[in-house]
Amino acid sequence: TRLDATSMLPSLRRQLLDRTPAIFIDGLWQACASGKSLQVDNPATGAPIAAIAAGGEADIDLAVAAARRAFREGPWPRLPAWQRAARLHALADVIEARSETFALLESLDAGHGIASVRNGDLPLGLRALRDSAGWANKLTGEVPMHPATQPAMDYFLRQPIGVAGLITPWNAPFLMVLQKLAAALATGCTAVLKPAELAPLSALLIGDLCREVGIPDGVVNIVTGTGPSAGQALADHPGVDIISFTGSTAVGRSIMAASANSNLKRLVLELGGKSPVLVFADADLDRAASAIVGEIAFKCGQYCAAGSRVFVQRSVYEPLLQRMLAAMDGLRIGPGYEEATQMGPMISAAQRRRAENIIGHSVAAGARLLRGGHARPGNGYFFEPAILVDAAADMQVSREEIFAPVLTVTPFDDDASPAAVAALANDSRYGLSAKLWARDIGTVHALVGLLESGQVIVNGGGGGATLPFGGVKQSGYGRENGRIGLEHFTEVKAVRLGY
Ligand code: TXE
Repeated sequence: TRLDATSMLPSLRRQLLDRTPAIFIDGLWQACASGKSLQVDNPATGAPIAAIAAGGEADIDLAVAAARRAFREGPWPRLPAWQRAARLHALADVIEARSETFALLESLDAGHGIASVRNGDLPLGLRALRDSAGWANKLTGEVPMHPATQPAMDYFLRQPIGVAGLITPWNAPFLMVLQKLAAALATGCTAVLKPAELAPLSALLIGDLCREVGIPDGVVNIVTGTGPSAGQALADHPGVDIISFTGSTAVGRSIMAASANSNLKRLVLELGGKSPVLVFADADLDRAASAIVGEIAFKCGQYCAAGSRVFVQRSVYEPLLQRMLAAMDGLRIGPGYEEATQMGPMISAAQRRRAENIIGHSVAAGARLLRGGHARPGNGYFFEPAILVDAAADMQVSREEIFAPVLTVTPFDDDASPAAVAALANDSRYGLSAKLWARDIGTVHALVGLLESGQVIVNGGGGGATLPFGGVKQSGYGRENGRIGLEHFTEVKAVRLGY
């Protein structure tokens, strides 16, 4: 039976406000070096809900030292893989037992509709933990088939890479934290997590639970703080072997520079997107329209894989547009923690202002705004979802990742070749997740080959927790999820065993 979110809300709010700001080092919650704290807001009201420790360089030093000790001296990397897997399954179980608390927490902290967290982030996060646990004892090295020419045996093995720095964003905080922790821990790495300062609360509760299920001290360390202070210190740190980062392309670039200028730490970068949606005349227009609008409403458009540039075959342009407008008009917008909410607020006033500015520039340059595109009056960071047409390919609204519920819709000629349609889609510095709506198998097959994208979704649905996720071009590199995702956290060691 599900607990009722409304009845849990007051006690959760009290618990959050009562929580002393602290960082988690070597199994203990402790004050950060500066003694300062940062305020965390409820994006639906703008009111403070909690305070977190403002960690910085000194705290990152402590955390990295604890993680290094746990890696060098502790049991974690040396445990049989099935035993690490057992802890990850146990972590999934205790998180699942608190599903409703996490759903409510995420909707309070990040603003998302509680139903979408319950049906999306929660099962995906649990799946990431359980899938990674499943992979833990299946990662292998190789023995080449052909014997060495000398009296020797050649093989390579995989070893955990060491200390992993995990820097996570505010748009899917619970899922991102679990996905990255799962991969690091399953392979036997130890971790320093720097959660997003705008939505850090689920990470703190996950820290509590790591302890509860017996993940050894020092294996998971959590330092809250801002990006330029705690995040940058982690990226610069010579004692960190890999950073797995999800966030903006600009910060991804600075993390890459930090790696280059420190110890060449390995990087997995999951950066922005400006994903194309291609709709052909033979597509199911009702499903396509509701999926396109539903997806841009998901997390209020603050979702890296969201399809935001819609290209439609001209003969179905009007019917699709009308269906999209109707779907947008029917969206229920409200605080995330209200059951009926389909779209919550944006994360902050600054992100909302940025979206308004980009739309303003593009309208001044000739784009037409058919719906929304401005702040909703009143408390909180609510935003009226927008559809623009006549947006040229060089306008900001067509080029920038807006990270808000903003769609552009553009027709393409009925007789355009697959290559011409792919060229429209590929006209972006990003390449994260292309969406394709078509029934003709030849069209689908041709475009899957031509699209410059880490992922192609044909006829709807998310990418799932088992498919590798990540981008090409400036959407980053490396993949998360599954075997490929875990292998990033390992190093290959080649061995020639002479005799
Ligand atoms: O992200 P940042 P912001 C995009 C999206 C959004 C824009 C800005 O377009 O509008 O980024 O969002 C940490 N060294 N995405 O500014 O800054 C930061 O503390 C190390 C796409 O909030 O990238 C947080 O934990 N770390 C995206 C994390 O980086 C630093 C998700 C992400 O914040 C740092 C979020 C630094 N110098 C935003 N500066 C996606 N790919 O899904 C910041 N951080």
